[in-house]
Formats: sequence, C-alpha cells, structure tokens
Amino acid sequence: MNHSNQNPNNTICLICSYTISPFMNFGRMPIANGFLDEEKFHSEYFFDMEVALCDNCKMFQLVNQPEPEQMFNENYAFFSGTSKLMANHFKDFADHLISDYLKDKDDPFVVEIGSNDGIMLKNFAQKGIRHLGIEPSANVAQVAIDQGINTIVKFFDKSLAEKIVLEHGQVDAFIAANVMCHIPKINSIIEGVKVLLKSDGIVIFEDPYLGSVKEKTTYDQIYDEHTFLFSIHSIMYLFNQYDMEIINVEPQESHGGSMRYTISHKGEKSINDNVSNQLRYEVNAGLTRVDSFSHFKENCEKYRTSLLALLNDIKKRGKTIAGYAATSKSTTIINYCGITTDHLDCIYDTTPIKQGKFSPGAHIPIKPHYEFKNNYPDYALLFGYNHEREIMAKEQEFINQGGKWITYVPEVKII
Ligand code: JHZ
Ligand code: SAH
Repeated sequence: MNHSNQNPNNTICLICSYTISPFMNFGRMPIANGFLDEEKFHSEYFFDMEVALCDNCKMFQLVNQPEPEQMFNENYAFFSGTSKLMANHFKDFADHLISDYLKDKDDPFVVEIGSNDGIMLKNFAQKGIRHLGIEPSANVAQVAIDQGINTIVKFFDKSLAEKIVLEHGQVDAFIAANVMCHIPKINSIIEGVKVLLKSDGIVIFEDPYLGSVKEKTTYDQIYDEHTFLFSIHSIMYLFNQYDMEIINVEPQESHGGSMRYTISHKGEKSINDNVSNQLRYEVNAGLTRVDSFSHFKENCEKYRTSLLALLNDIKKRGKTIAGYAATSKSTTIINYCGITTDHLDCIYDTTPIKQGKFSPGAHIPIKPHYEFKNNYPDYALLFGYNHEREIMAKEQEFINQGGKWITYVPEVKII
C-alpha cells in the first residue's frame, strides 16, 4: 500500500496531543477526488481509513490521511460552482455577513480560505468590497481569477497571514466554508487567524456537522479530505486555546447537515443562547462520548449490508444500474460497501475534469450527465442526495420513462 501518514504513531490527537484510539475502520480507501485514467490504476494511492473521537478535546478525526498536496493541487476535481443550490446558499451567507457585520464599517476587508472557483467571494467582489481568496488548488483558483476575484494560490497558514497583514492590513471578517475541517494542521490556521483578525473582527465558517452525521448515519461524509467532523464542543476547545470564543452557532441544511460557527476574540461580542442550547443537545446526543458511537458503527454496517443486498438483487433480476453524481462522498460508499463495475455500468456527472476518467478505487467509468437521457438505466443510485431537489427537478423524464432512484440517506430505499 502506498501510504503516507499525518499521524505516524496513530494515537495522538491532532488538536490536543492526547492519546486517542480508533473505534472504527472503514478499510482501504483511495483519494476521494482522485478520479483517474486507466494507466494510473497500478500506482493508485490508498490509506487505511480509521476514525477516533478524542476523549479530552472531543474532536472526531481521521487517524491516517494523505498529505494535503496529494488532495489539493492543480488537478483538483471539485468545482464549487456546479450546484445552483450552493451558489444561492453562499449568496445568502455573504448577504448575512454584510448586513450583520460589515455595512457600517469603513472600507471593510474580507479574507476567505478555500475560496475555490469564487462561488462565495463573487458576492463581495460584485459589491466592490475589498476581498482576498486563499486557494491552493490552481485549476479551481484560476476560474475565480478569470472573473476578477482577488486570489492567492497558496495554502493558508500563519506565515501567509503575516504577509497579508503587511500588504493589506488586518481583516474585518475571516470566512471559510467546507475547508476548516479539511486542514490537519488546524492549530496553525487559528494562529494565522489570530494575527489576521482585527480586535472587533469576526470569523464565520461552516462545515459538515458531527451531530447530523451521527443522527442520519451519513458516514459518507468521512473521507480523506475531511480530517475532522466538528461539534460545538470540539470547536470551543480549539478556539479557546487562542483566547477566542464562539458567539453563535446556526445549523444549515447544506451537505446533508452542516453547522455555521461565528467566533470573535474573547469578550468582544455578546454570546447567543444558541451556543448553550446546542452544547446541551450534544451532550444528550452522545457527541462527547466515544462509547455512544458504537450504535453509529452498527448502523454503518447495517446500511452497507442492505445497500449491497439491494444492488445484488437488482442485478440478479437482470436490470441495469448507473450512479448519479460522482461526489466525493460516493468514494466512501463505493469502496466501503464493495460496489463494483458488476453493479454500476457508470456514474453520470456534470464535472468536465471527471468525465472520461474512472472512479477512485473501484474504477467505475464516469460519463457526462448529458448522456444519461440517451441511456436511462432501470435504476439510478443517487450519490448526490444533498442535491436531491435540484437533480429530481431536471431529471423528471427519467421517472416518466419508468426509471427508479435508489437512495441511502437516512436509509436504503427505492424512491
Ligand atoms: P457535492 C465536495 O463534496 C468536496 P462532494 C469537499 N470536501 C466538501 O466538503 C464539499 O464538496 C463542500 C455532481 N453533480 O456538492 C458534480 C452532478 O453531477 O455533493 C460534482 O461532481 N449533477 C470540498 O463532492 C458532485 O456532484 C448535479 O446536478 O460530495 C458534487 O457533489 C449536481 C448538483 C452535482 O460535493
Ligand atoms: N468553499 C468552497 C470549496 C470547498 S472545497 C465550497 O464550500 O464549496 C475545499 C477547498 O479548500 C479546496 O478548493 C481546497 O483546495 C481548499 N484548501 C484546502 N486546504 C487549504 C488551506 N490550508 N488553505 C486554503 N485553502 C485550502
């Protein structure tokens, strides 16, 4: 196995260095967005995907993981702008930030990390608000740059924060979506935030929420890029180390259940009651105790068995199945459940860089979405369930022609 490791002895928490022990192993996993050509099959990278919950700081984390440069580079396959739903979501995010925190400021300055193709920052750029994106994956960053969105092609860390302060001054808002949980050296990110943020500045970020993953058994949110699944408890511990505090938390529907955290330097702003309410919820939901995840593990195993049994049964009846949307999440489902080219003929997807390649690990062909209507299968396995409304609306004809969708969240069923 081609195996690099962020955490060589497998037992040290990435946040607080406490001893951790993995409670579940999903097996050998490839890079979730590592769509590849046939000639690369023999050199494909795999790692052992195990998860742990730290008893001290309560952070849910991967125990092993590829190096960031292996996942985020000039061939990165996830372009944020592929979803209309998410474009609207980020417009609302930007409007909320402007009206609640920036509108009375003189020449406000916003920095976003993981700005990707500019899906969020374009809402600031269009209003003439000073902004800067930090995005290490050069291909997605170029899409933003081509639209006139100021972007630095680098990984964010403390030394970059110091350079930004020298060149542009401190920021009024530091924002991030679906990237904080991707960064193994997260302590160095918070050190950078500490340097970058004005005394009355605000940090707002959102990521998939551990509470939703546990409640809905959306174990497909666990893959190489997601080093962490955050809770209010773990985020509180993380920022408290740097004299910062959570002042609000707001659950979001995006990506199957996310949480938005608003954070400031300690003592600068009043704290919303949502924070203590959500902390109470987390204790009751068992998010702070590793023993309460044994039920989650059983559910993962149960859903794996029933999804595979359903696909096997459909194939025994001589019917065809295709995947729909080659999401990062699908890499976990396919490889953990043992789904192969015997089950799925192909996966249809809208992303040009994925089309014509093969899925990570199982090597299922990826075909352009527009070919779906010419080759309707009997069943389509919906890997993009978080985009269900958008996808169902545009693929109504598939149902009209007698096609059936298979979904697995929160349980395996035909719809
Ligand atoms: P989607 C990515 O997850 C990766 P993914 C990352 N780690 C993360 O945290 C979140 O995003 C933010 C396809 N699609 O959004 C296009 C269709 O084919 O669930 C993409 O390949 N037809 C950063 O990959 C994929 O789905 C459609 O109509 O799980 C994106 O999937 C739509 C709407 C999407 O993110
Ligand atoms: N914010 C967008 C993109 C999320 S994808 C959205 O929610 O849709 C995660 C992005 O974070 C990728 O584009 C990746 O290249 C970037 N990224 C990963 N590590 C980073 C780091 N240390 N600093 C800045 N960006 C990073």
